[in-house]
Amino acid sequence: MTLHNADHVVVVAGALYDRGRLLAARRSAPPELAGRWELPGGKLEPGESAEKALVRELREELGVETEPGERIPGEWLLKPGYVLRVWTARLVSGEPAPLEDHDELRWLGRDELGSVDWLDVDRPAVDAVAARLWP
Ligand code: DCM
Repeated sequence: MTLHNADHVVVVAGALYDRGRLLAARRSAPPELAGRWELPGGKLEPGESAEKALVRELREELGVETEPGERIPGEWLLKPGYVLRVWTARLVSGEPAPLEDHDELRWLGRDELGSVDWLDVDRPAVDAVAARLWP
């Protein structure tokens, strides 16, 4: 079962990019995270691979079909026992909409990455994404 890798729960997030921009999503819940921006994603379900979870989460939350790309090197501690891992994802079809968990979406170009209030954990992850997308 891949829900737990070693001894932590894996949360996957997508660096969804299209035409030179990265998608940022503003959380609508829980109250302590609402209003902060993140790379959309969620927890792996039992037996699910990270790539499958990513495609499922982006479909549920944004209503789009995506194709996972490469894993962004690194791993970020969300809270004790939970780690965030990030994959690039290519938009295959649909236009992202904040269907679930978010109340606003924004496509950010390289120079706009600092314009939103990222969750603390996502900030270094987004830096790693930028280094990969815009070397
Ligand atoms: N989380 C995060 N950054 C992300 C995705 C998730 O900090 N890009 C956090 C928020 C929650 C936990 O992971 O504490 C689980 O996310 P969710 O509530 O979306 O399943």
